[in-house]
Amino acid sequence: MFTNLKKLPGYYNFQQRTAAEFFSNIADWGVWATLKNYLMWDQMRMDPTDFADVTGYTFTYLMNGLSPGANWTGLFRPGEKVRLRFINAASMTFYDVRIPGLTMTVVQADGQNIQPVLVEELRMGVAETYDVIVEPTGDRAYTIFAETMDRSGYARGTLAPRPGMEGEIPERRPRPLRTMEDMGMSMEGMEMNGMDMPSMKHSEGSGMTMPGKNPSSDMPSMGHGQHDMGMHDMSSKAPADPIASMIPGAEPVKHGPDDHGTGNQTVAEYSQNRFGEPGRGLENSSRRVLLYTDLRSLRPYPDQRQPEREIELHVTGNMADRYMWSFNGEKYSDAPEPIRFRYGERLRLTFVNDTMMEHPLHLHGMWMHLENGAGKYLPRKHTVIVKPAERVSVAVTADAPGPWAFHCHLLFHMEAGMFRVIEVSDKTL
Ligand SMILES: [Cu+2]
Repeated sequence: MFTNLKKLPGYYNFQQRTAAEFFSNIADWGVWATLKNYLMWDQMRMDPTDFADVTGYTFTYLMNGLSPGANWTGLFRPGEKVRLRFINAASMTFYDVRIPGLTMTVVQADGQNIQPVLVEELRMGVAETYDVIVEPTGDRAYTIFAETMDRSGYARGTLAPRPGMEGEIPERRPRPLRTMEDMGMSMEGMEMNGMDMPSMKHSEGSGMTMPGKNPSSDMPSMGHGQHDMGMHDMSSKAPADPIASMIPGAEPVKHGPDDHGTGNQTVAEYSQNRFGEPGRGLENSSRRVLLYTDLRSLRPYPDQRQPEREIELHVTGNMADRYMWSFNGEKYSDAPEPIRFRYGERLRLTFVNDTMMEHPLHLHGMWMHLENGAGKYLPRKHTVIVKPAERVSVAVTADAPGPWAFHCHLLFHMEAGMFRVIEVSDKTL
């Protein structure tokens, strides 16, 4: 009977933002624009601080079972090469991993060899795995720092020549905030008023389409060079080498008329591929962050066929009023039909993220070859992060007959219904 007090208009977002963020926003934008921005998020019943369902307030983050204080330590001889396998075995947490003072050479993604990439930081969704090689030197300790994506905590370990040493623990960075880009809003639709912040298109709406409301139907698609809110210039994604291939969804794609029903809160009016972006909270990093466009298989995989057909799956949910997660607006307990693959076929799975959170989508039984522009060197993974408002395509060779699980690897999302069976058989589709 009583509604959650924190959701009353004008109150909710002030609660969710810290005083420091509030005053920093006023300094940057001015009082009026700040209030307008907060009110806009509020009217949408959305929260720009939604980065994790469960935070460091509840969790203690562990490395090999040890808390940051207990400090898991790996020993090295100065000058030797050390291979580290990072496995995100958390139930609900994305991590940004780095080792201050060391460059990491990434050599495997999800246990699969890739052409080496030198980075200083990498983001890991739940279930993702990266193998890196580092070369620690000197009589000093290095901190392995795995900061949570929402910046509410961290897991920590140490590389050291002797037990009992520890390196400096970096400051945690400010928590990131969602933007209009995460909603898949058209940049065209925003009134800028000379302000360097998103604002509402009409008094009633956000440009993001809400089920039951009319989508603004006449939005032109985004062109190049007309965005100034941290969006990447798409021309920088243009293939630079001969074996590069097109990335499906490199240009924004308008959402269709289906709003995925009552189990879905929002749709991304425009979705597009974001493999070339490091992800929210890392976009302004001075460090070299691993991108999905960096991943190229060490050798070409045997099946180089172009996909014969495409299956589009929308990642859906309702975060504001109910904790619902689903594909195409249908949770698994509603018993949707299995997704059918024909045995032996090569097909494209396209994921469209209509929610404002990142989801690590995980396929059992078969590999997902990221269509990331790497030509015949498409890397293969078992888990793929799909960013808010992102459109991701993977090529799959249906070489494993039988029923297979496909789900978001965030435990509560999977439990709530973001889960499907994929059935591979000779059955006519
Ligand atoms: Cu999820």
